[in-house]
Amino acid sequence: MIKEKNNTTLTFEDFKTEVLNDYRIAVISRECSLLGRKEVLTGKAKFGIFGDGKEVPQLAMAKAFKNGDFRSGYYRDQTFMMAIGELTPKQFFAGLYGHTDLDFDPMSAGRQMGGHFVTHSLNEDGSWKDLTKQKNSSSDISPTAGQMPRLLGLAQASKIYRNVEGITIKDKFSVNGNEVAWGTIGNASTSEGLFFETINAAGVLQVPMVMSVWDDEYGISVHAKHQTTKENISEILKGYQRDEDSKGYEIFRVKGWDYAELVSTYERAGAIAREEHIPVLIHVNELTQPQGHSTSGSHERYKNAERLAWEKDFDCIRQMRLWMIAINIASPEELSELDFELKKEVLEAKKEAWNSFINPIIEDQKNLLALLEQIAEASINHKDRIRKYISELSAIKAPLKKEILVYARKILRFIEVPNSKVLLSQWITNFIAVTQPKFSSNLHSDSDQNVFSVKKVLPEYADNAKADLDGRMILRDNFDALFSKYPETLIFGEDVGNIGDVNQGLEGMQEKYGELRVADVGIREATILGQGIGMALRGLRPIAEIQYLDYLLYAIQIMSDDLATLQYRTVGKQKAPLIIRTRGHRLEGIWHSGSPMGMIINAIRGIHVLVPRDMTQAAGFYNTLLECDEPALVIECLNGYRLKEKTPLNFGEFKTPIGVVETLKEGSDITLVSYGSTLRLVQQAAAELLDLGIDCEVIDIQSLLPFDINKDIVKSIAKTNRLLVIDEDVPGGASAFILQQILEEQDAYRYLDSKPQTLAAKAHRPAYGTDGDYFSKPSAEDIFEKVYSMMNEVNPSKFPSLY
Ligand SMILES: Cc1ncc(C[n+]2csc(CCOP(=O)(O)OP(=O)(O)O)c2C)c(N)n1
Ligand SMILES: [Mg+2]
Repeated sequence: MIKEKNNTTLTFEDFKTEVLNDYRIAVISRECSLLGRKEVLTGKAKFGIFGDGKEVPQLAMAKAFKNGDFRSGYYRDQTFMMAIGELTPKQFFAGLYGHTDLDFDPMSAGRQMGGHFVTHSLNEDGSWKDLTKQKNSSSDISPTAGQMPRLLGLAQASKIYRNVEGITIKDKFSVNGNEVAWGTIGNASTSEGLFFETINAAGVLQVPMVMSVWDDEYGISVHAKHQTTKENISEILKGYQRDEDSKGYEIFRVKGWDYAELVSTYERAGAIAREEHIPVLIHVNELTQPQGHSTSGSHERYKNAERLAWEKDFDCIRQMRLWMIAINIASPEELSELDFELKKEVLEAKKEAWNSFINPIIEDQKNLLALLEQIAEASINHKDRIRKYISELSAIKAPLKKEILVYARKILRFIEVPNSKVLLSQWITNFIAVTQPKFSSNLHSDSDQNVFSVKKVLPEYADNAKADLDGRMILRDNFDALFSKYPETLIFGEDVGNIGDVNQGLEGMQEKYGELRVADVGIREATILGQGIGMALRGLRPIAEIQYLDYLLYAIQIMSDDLATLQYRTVGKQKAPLIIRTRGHRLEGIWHSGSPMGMIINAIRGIHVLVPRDMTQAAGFYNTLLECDEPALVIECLNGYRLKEKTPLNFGEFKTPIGVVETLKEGSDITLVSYGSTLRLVQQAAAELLDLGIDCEVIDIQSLLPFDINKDIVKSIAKTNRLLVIDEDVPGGASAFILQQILEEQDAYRYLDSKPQTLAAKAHRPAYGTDGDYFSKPSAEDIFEKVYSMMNEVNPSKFPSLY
């Protein structure tokens, strides 16, 4: 057989070599799955989810996948990762065992269960590698369809790089926008809203995305008849097919066991997406799952005999083998011999991976046992108990780090000899110091571009500057400065483009910077977020706008599962410095006044959360963030756009530091801590309290995450000895976090003469209108009276009770 490729003629020998090489990868991958399951069932690994049954289409996808391209997929894709040269069998097993060293498990150093793949985008120092010179995979997450939103952004980045002039950082990320983003998803997971939201958005945006659906008719035990209308995803998506009159998708349907057809389909799909920037859907059906969903169950429980028999027959590797024999690529004997060799190879890799994983732990076990022997010998009253523990620990043939540490910590309690105590406590401390970072490092960027690297720059004002400019104009003029300073910056959201956002903070920006950089998008918060993640993963500096804080809930899942965990789950090997812009706090009613800050800060550790009190502070945060390599959420005050502020002279340059509080009023009687819109009421109450002789110190937190890194609040409490936290979240929401930080992290309890208190909103959502706000959230009178009652307790004769 002769095949045309890159205008060169492929001889039958070349073709044969290529097919045989693919077959090798498929068999190796299958063998990894089979052995992997055994490793779990015999207890050497905790959990396994494998790519068996999905091998052949992944070979085809890998062939069409070029340098610079990105994958955003799910746990079945081990064969693809092997085929692009980014996963070896040894690394596969290292991941299965949970090896906590990136050199062995480059996917996550044991942080993620196996089957969650990644390539490294960053150098040791956190700087970007040249992504155009390597094949890239964004880091997988487990929530089904969670890979979809970011896929949209990965694809859109190519469109931006191709069509926006003057992006100076482009070289490391794109060659004329020729890169394709390849998505994979299971058939059942297409039932998720995120799938449909992404499919629609990619059709609207016309981005180079090739979406593969691996269809094995099941989602764990649930059959397609419960998942998909007509049990057929490409059938129901037919309306997306492009035609002469309208743009849309190119849609292919292909059998998952038909190697030749798969290869040609993927080649065509790749070319359409790459050259024309048209999204493509490939529905790969007739796939199987020979070992069932995962190591947690067996598929004989839910597949009938007929289905099981069909799955045996139509196993994609079996069919590929039959085809190879039929067209004389190899004889059955040759292939059996090859199979035998490959099985040995995988077995060998598995052994090596196991030894590399277990030997260092056994070494730790030995060292501890030697020390414990010494301790038992010296013990006066607990020799027997310690010896019993020693014999239990030494009986563990394949110890976990946990098991070793548990014994050490238990024995420490029974040591009477001081020298022994020092030795063992030192051993424990050292062991934890070395081990804990393996599980807890890299929640944030460690690079020299992290948020702590940026120095504060104050806004500069003319001598006679008055507060006479609307807050929204401060933002607008600052965004203008930023867009011209950083050509890789872009902003998108609902009503962001044409009208310049609902509060005109971007007035005129689309006209000036074009529809790609200042863009209106559909009402689809989760994929707005994903668009931002994907583009940030490819070096751009997106600002994703969520119109109101209340609607952040639609996006918070993807923020929490994907963006917030990105640095952590890749051990610092990928970053997405996305800025999320939104507006919130008290204004107009149940879904336009939300401030669910407790929920937000608890859901997105890994993303900074900034709560500026006015638009100058907000602009300063944007200026800071664009110098950093970390993601952050900025919440502007909804009721602040028409308030007047002074006009800074240095737009785009002044920087609000992150993690630093600001004292707005000094005082001696009590420290009032708050943030955002509520601060204005706190300041009003503080002025009224001063009239009655109560001198409050008012502190603006500004940045909830990170929180008061200089521990300035406790310095204030050391002076005032009293604390009230005022917050418009529900009781026990963000105020509980703030109190925990101040009392526990800053040890403020030592200075308190009164009970530390919080004043929060009512437990329900805020009611409509001015009265709804007054009776739902802390008012200036509430704040006044709360402070007053605390002072009444201190000095009832000076501050007689009001009620
Ligand atoms: C949001 C979410 N819900 C449920 C699960 C549990 N879960 C994991 S895989 C899976 C089935 C997925 O089936 P399918 O998409 O067809 O992929 P397949 O495993 O068949 O390749 C389910 C329900 C999950 N990981 N995430
Ligand atoms: Mg399935």
